[in-house]
Amino acid sequence: MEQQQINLGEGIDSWKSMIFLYQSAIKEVTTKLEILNDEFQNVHQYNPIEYIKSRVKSPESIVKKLKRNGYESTIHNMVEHVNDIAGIRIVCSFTSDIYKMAAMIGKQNDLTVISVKDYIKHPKESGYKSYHMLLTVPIFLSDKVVNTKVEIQIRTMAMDFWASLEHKIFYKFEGDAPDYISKELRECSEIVSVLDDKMLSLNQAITLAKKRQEEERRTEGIQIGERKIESKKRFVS
Ligand code: 0O2
Repeated sequence: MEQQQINLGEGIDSWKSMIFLYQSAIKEVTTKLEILNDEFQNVHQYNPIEYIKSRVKSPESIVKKLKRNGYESTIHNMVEHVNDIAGIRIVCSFTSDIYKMAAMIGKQNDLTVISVKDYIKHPKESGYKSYHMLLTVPIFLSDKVVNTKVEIQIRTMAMDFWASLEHKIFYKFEGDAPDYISKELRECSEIVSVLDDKMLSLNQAITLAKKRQEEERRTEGIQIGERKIESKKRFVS
């Protein structure tokens, strides 16, 4: 008999079952990401992912977010209105890897992409850059399948460095930092973009130089081989 497929929120009414589902969703998606990364390494001898971090949002943070958006702290509101209770952060080497990862995730049949926010092409006012995907993953329980929300943030190491420090700084000011600090943070965000662009073009230049070197070595090898055959022929005659 086919299991009933429901969305998280329908019939899940306790904190414990809700957190269990979010933890399971993180496990499912993280495994998928690790497989994609390993496959990429196998095919292209290259890892697009530097590292993956994940967390279930703390109860205080969930309640704070609900309050900020004018909602009461109920399980229903948490499930409906807090999209990043299960959060996964993928940190990539280069900006191009972010879009490769996003495309690979989008192609996974059992994941449903609900929305995408490209804060790389359209950075936030703060200077924040990252690629966000909100998706659902089916969690197979003994008596039903529950589609559970996960927010994936994909960014480069430089973007992650900026966001982590900015988060800490803003925490200290509780979101009310003096203007000159916000301005300097925006300037730092621009420096991060310049650094990412430079590292990307450097990587492209290195790949090209390596390819040329290999071609030159191959041609050299062929020429040496031909010369050896030629001198052997002369020796025999
Ligand atoms: P924390 O403490 O990191 O969990 P949504 O309901 O999803 O549409 P939301 O949550 O505002 O609305 O979505 P958005 O803009 O995609 O942001 C979600 C998360 O992105 C935030 O979660 C942060 O982790 C990160 N983020 C967004 N803007 C900034 C920023 O300006 N600076 C930094 N450092 N991070 C940012 P939380 O719950 O706000 O925070």
